[in-house]
Amino acid sequence: MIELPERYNASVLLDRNLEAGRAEKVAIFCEGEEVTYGELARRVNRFADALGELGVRQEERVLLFLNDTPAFPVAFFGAIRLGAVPIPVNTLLRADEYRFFVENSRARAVVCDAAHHDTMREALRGYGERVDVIVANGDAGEAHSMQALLDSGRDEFSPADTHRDDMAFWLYSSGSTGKPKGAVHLQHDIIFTCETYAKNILKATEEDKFFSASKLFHAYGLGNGVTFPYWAGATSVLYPGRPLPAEILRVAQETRPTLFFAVPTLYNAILNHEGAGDYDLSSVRNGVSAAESLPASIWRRWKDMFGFEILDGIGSTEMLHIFISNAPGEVKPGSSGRPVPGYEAKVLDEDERPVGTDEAGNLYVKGDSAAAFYWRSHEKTKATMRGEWLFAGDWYRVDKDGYYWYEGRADDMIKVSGLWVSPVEVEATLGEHEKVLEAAAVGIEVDGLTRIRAHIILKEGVEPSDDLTTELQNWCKSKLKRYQFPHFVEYVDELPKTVTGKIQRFKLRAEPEP
Ligand code: 3SK
Repeated sequence: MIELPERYNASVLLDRNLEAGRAEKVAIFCEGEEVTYGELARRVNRFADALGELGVRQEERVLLFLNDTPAFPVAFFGAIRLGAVPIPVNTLLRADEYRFFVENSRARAVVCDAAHHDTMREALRGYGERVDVIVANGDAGEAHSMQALLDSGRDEFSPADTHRDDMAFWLYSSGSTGKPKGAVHLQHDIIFTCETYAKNILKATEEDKFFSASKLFHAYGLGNGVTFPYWAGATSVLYPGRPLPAEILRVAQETRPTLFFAVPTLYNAILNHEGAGDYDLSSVRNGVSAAESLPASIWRRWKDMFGFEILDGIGSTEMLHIFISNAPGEVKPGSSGRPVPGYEAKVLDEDERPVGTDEAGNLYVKGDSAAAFYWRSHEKTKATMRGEWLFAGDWYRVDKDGYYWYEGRADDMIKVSGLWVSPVEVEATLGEHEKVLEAAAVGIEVDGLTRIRAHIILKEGVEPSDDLTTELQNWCKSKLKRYQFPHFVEYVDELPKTVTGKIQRFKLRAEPEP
């Protein structure tokens, strides 16, 4: 528990930098534009003021449909400063999905980029409630222009007199099935992630420069690119474009970050990008990976190519950021590391009894950044938030040194002839085969029995064949337990993934039986 005054507003994270004399320091670097801490605080105050003038009130929701530019933190902290509740959402969705967010959250205002304005117009067509639309980074048309609001607002705006346990912002968690659920985060949650993960694992200081290839609308990117750098008084590099290997390498080389954040799919894509090793990333102290477990083979190849360690960890939208992580100089490649100081974790079997060393079970986590509840999802809230503990929905084992090893999503585990098989283990083993680029394994029902089906992307130039299937099955049998091999293999060109690169095994499971 972090000591905070009872009346606390999360936007004071910015004021700390002014009090520490950093008004002239660059807080944000974005495609040639530099925004100092003084300017950022001014814009946040002006936006809070203007939002209030539009009639937005404390606890009313403000949907943020924004790319990674300075407008994002301005809208996010401006809303919080007013006591309103920002909700950043994925920028890659369809109009009907935004309509769901607007209706589900009863958003009172939306802030979107000009590039997304048409989609938002379509999302709001025929909607009967009042929603003020504010457009950033371009022509606002009939909507409010963010720039005009910033021009009209006051430089000074005291934070709303919120309680440290008031709701501050929401993040929609997309889960594997059903509609997204709004995880309701409180005013004290952000500072908790800073005082634990950013302090103890990243060892962030004002000397740091953060560069997150993962977008700010996601909990992972929000910490990496906004809250951690502002807490440390550091600089954050924002990149609004698509995180393609060539662009990410270029931005990293040009801006010289000290900390770099990405997901395993991107680390892998960069390693496979021609000429990647020619880029100079020598400014980076550590890379960070989350969202999916980082295979040891990628960790090693990265270290060989770029010379720095990637710190793999596990976090969640519900816990706001990473709660189990490898630490600098203490990495076990392929593991998620150990609980971040400030968090507790445990692994229990299905009867909720502790499991032994190296035995897999359900992961539970405890820490003060946990979301208070899911909006309008009481049953899901009860199933996930269990007193002080949160049921993570992940299957883990803990080794003798206290390192956590990911075995898969709890609902992705496969029981073959009464024995549990981790899809992650099968996938990692297939991934080590010289002909395999990527693999995903799922359990399917065939004649009433559970069987393992692997979906495999082959390396360029390798042709699928029955002989290859037998070769891959034997490869798994020789490396894993005899029953841990794919009974069926499908060769595919791509795998369904979430925006952060998590394999959507539920989609693969839904494919027809062989
Ligand atoms: O998916 C993750 O591992 C994650 C990590 C940090 C913050 C948020 C999330 C969902």
